[in-house]
Amino acid sequence: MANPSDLRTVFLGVYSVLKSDLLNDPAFEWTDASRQWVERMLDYNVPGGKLNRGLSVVDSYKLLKEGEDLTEDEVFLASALGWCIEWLQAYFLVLDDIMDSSHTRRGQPCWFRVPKVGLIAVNDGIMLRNHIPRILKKHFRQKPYYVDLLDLFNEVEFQTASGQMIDLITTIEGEKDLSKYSLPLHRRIVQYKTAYYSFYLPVACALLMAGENLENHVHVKDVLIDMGIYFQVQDDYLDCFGDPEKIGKIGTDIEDFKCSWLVVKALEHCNEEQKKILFEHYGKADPADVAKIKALYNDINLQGVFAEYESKSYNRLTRSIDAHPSKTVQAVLKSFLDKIYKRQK
Ligand code: GPP
Ligand code: MG
Ligand code: MG
Ligand code: MG
Repeated sequence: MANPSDLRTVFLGVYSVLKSDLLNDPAFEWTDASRQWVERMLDYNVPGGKLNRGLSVVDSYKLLKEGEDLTEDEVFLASALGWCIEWLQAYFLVLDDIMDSSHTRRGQPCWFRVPKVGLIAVNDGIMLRNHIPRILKKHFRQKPYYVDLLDLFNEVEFQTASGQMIDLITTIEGEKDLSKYSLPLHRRIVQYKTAYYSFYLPVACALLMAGENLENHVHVKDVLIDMGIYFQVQDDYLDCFGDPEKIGKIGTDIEDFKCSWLVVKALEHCNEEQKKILFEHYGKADPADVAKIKALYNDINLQGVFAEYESKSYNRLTRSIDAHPSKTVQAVLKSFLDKIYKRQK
């Protein structure tokens, strides 16, 4: 299992095993129609992303084992945990796309936009969420860290839902007064809605599997949360400046009145006249309004502002990683940072 494409193949093989477990879950009386629905829903929503979060559980676990060869069982279990995070992500995205009125995801229509799906997607999100404890029960019930795993997923889900809540309710305030949007407000939203599940969770899963106590890894957590914030700033940036072909989705942050990093920075950098444009055209669905906002973002060179933020973040994160006493942990964190630095998708 030396090269990464092999790892991906093995990882995808584990997806098939987990899916087949779920489609034969003895707690339900399956019919052909229900089995077909779940299979199509899973194939549409779970494996089609970059798989970064899932694969990084296996990568991190390998690094923590310091070059020891992993047994087949260990690879399977680390992959299964990785897939639990991919399931969590699928659950969040199916529902987030409804809440954000998005159109495309991973290069295809959002699940709720698929004919005959509509708001059944809400229940599909609930199904995806329920699959996680079913996978954990089947494969981890006998492990000494089983309770800690369940607790970890519960904590992180709560933090993410809370972040999503403030992402959504902040727009109510913003619509009343756009100047309320600020960097600390943005930071709070993205820390909770993205950083815990995308960055802390994969490493925490690997640490638990390696028999570690999470309370002994507070510094690792802090670095990962900081990295997750940087990652969501990139997401906000790509929402406007990314290539939809590469990111697989069409941005909606301007239309949705989101407290995006871009609008916060725009408020900081614009003059009184530009501020008027921002107040008048932000948060409107009409493409002409959106175009005015994008033109303003260009006028104040938000791309340059972002480039500076990106290199500063990279340097700060590198310094925090280098400050960690363990070379192994440094390697885990460094591999995360290298995967996302200057990402285009
Ligand atoms: C990303 O925000 C945040 C999430 C996907 C968490 C959703 C949480 C729920 C409890 C549903 P985003 O809307 O910027 O992501 P994207 O740009 O991918 O739509
Ligand atoms: Mg969204
Ligand atoms: Mg959202
Ligand atoms: Mg986004």
